[in-house]
Amino acid sequence: MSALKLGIGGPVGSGKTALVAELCRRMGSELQIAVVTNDIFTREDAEFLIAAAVLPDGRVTGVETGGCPHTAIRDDVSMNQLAIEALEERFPGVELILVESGGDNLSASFSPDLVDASVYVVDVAGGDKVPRKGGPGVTRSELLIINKVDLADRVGADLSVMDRDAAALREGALVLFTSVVHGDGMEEVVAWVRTAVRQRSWTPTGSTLRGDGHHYHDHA
Ligand SMILES: Nc1nc2c(ncn2[C@@H]2O[C@H](COP(=O)(O)OP(=O)(O)OP(=O)(O)O)[C@@H](O)[C@H]2O)c(=O)[nH]1
Ligand SMILES: [Mg+2]
Repeated sequence: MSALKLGIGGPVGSGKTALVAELCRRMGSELQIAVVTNDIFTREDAEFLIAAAVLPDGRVTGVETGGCPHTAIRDDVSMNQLAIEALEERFPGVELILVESGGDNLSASFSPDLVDASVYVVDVAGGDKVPRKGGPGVTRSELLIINKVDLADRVGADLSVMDRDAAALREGALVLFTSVVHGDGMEEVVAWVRTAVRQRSWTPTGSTLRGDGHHYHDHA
């Protein structure tokens, strides 16, 4: 069976690479994981993950997209597809391939030709208005993660507002609150990814992965 391709999207600096690293650390012993990162002008994220040694050698590939990061995950996904194929060829048992997009401005989304499901990561530092601004990542991703809850008080972000706005836009699909660097909420994310890998087949709209409207509040 081919690997589950899981897109990780979201604005610049929201914590996508931190999330990828943490998923590799927490799930690397139970699952065979590989990673493709997209950067606009560098391979910085791939280099960070390789330096952090979150996965065995060779399992992290950096794609340098140039120009517009949306194109490489939505319109012309060939660079990413080649990177994925190379990983699958090299590691035939791979079960999960995480594809991190370049940071965007809420308007990017993954092509269904590239990934089986997507996680969209926003953070509280931009204020509690962010989920309300919508965009395809916020509304249509299988999982929305609201990260950096440890900073909420400092920036005056009201998490209940973010939860309510996200729930309204997502028609009840799953939203998880995390502080990736401190570990809060990560167990729920890991459980969700585990389910996704097990299920392996769903349609984005009828997906049980989008949740049943139940919300988690593990940021206490
Ligand atoms: N306080 C806090 N900082 C975090 C958290 N998660 C990530 N960060 C920090 O936020 C910064 C950006 O995190 P990255 O993981 O590089 O963000 P990214 O979304 O991959 O960024 P780009 O790939 O450049 O778009 C880093 O300095 C992280 O350590 C969190 O939960 N809380
Ligand atoms: Mg990154």
